[in-house]
Amino acid sequence: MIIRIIREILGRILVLIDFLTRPKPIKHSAEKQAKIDAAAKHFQLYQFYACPFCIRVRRQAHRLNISLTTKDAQNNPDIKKELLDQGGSRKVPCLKIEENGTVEWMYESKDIIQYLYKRFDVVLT
Ligand SMILES: N[C@@H](CCC(=O)N[C@@H](CS)C(=O)NCC(=O)O)C(=O)O
Repeated sequence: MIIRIIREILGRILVLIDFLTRPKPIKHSAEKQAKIDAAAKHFQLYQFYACPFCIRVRRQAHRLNISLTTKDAQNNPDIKKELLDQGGSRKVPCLKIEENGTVEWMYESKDIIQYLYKRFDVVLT
């Protein structure tokens, strides 16, 4: 219980640090941004608000100028169940990619970030 509270507090401090130090979003061409916006409609990020790995994904999405819909898998029991039943694990972050009649549940913050950079052809600097 105490450990959970400490983790939550530390997580919220990280949220604040992230907010204060966020890199500016990359300015894409209008055409590319339209492509990103269209693709982002097929993405849903299952997350906990103050989880460091989720913060990392949100930070990079912000940098890439991707507006990700988030799903609260910490406090919403229906979303929690959906993640476990359909994704296969209750771990977050998890990016649900629903496109062309297929659904992919991508776990691991590193893989999600790599996927987003690759998908939108942005080279990590
Ligand atoms: N290696 C994973 C770690 C993710 C992770 O540990 N997430 C924690 C929250 S910070 C979690 O989902 N805990 C719930 C659980 O394992 O059931 C990543 O980078 O995404």
